[in-house]
Amino acid sequence: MNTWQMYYPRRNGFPSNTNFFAHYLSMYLCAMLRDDIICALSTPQGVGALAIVRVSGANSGAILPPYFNSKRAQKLGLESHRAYFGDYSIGGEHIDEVLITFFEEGKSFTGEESFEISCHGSPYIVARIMESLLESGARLADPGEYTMRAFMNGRMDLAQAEAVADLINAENKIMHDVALRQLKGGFSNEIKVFREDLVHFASMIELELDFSEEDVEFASRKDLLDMLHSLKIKVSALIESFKHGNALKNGIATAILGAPNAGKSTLLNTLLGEDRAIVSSIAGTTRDTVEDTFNFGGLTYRLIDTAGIRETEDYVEKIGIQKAFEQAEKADVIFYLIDATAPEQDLEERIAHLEQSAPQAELFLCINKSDQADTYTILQRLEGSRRQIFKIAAKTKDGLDELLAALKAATAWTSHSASQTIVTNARHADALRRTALALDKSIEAVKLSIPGDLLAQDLRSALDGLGEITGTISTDDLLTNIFSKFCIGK
Ligand SMILES: Nc1nc2c(ncn2[C@@H]2O[C@H](COP(=O)(O)OP(=O)(O)OP(=O)(O)O)[C@@H](O)[C@H]2O)c(=O)[nH]1
Ligand SMILES: [Mg+2]
Repeated sequence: MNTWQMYYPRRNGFPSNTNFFAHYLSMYLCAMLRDDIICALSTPQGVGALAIVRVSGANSGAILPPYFNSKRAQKLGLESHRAYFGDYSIGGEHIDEVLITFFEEGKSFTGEESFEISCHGSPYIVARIMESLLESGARLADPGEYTMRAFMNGRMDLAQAEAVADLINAENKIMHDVALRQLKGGFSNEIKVFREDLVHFASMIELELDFSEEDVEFASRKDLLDMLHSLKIKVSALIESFKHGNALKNGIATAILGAPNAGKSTLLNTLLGEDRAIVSSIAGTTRDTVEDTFNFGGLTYRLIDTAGIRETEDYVEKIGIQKAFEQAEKADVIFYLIDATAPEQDLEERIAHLEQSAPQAELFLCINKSDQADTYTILQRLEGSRRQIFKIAAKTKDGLDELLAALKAATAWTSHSASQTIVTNARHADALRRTALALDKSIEAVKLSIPGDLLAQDLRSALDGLGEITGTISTDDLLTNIFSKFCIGK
């Protein structure tokens, strides 16, 4: 009996209205066990050339026979990793010509029996197909439920599952590379190796506790200390990489600052290639920060236009200026624009102040409107500065290629990121920080020859921190929190 034939009789037993309650109860229990059948549209809503509806769950293929008419499937049954072309009809009404790709249990993304229906991308067709699936006992998948099932069924660990969302959301090459590496298990393997070292020593220490009366030492304290030190260095490097990882994920924060009328909004608009911010010759035009992403050289930058900095009694403008300073303090890069036609009297003090309040940022001094005024005197005034100076004209695009080349060079660290592990996830960074703390405590405990039971506790905390990353240790709340951020259908 082939798969198709096997399913057919089972379909006849699907619930009628009379046993609806029993069916509902069983669906609820199945949901609790996470092995009921789920379905969702995995492509964007709306009109498109094609749409893909995904179905997963034990015996999910049993749903198909009444709707899907494919000669090959009927003759040979459904085989894993094969696509079947045929008609999709509901109660005799022809809905569409579709292609169904079938995956058997253990060989699919979720690990469960599943199939994908590729139909024409008409909202009506999709709605009818979804309706038929729901009527057959499937339920609408929760956000991220396919990936959650893949995790639950051991198809991937938690860090890999999170990489699926990162891969979908990657807006540039580097984020794509980092997510793909994480999805393929690169990061998880690194964490696994860390854990293996720790597990070895932790179990030796626990064993010593069993023989506490005999005063034996199974774990050499010197080797343990060496391992803890080397692990701490590796964990710290990963924590450090999060600084870059965060910038990669959310865009490299690039703030445009300067006096009113310097041409900040013009620069923003020119770089974005659209009229994003209001430009006018009236000083104080921009009041609030204006932000947009800008992709350049395979990276994403968050360009932030700010209110011009000046002494003012205007209440709203003051708030805007305060916000400009706040952006500077958080920025990775600052373009400080100087109006070549009207440089500020206290330019040097302003730059010094900025350097002090935003020491983390790469500061570029940009003399704007160089098409309209001579820049010689300003260049002389800035002679002593350690900063890179650019002569630009935001309006005519003069000098912008040089500015962008310098921006790329200043963020050169990103080019190494693809080949080394970089933490891009705040949850991972947090777990690593806790691991580092536990490692410090363990190092301290070994140095002070603190009793084995306390040392074992610190080692266990370090193990827990690492285990949370890959999901060896997880709670329902944590999983719900992670997967609820996914889109439906993934
Ligand atoms: N000639 C010339 N004019 C420019 C250039 N950049 C900006 N301007 C003009 O300078 C004026 C002010 O430009 P904005 O971009 O609004 O200046 P801003 O720094 O955003 O000003 P605030 O929002 O008031 O702080 C506008 O009239 C622009 O057209 C440039 O490179 N060359
Ligand atoms: Mg402006």
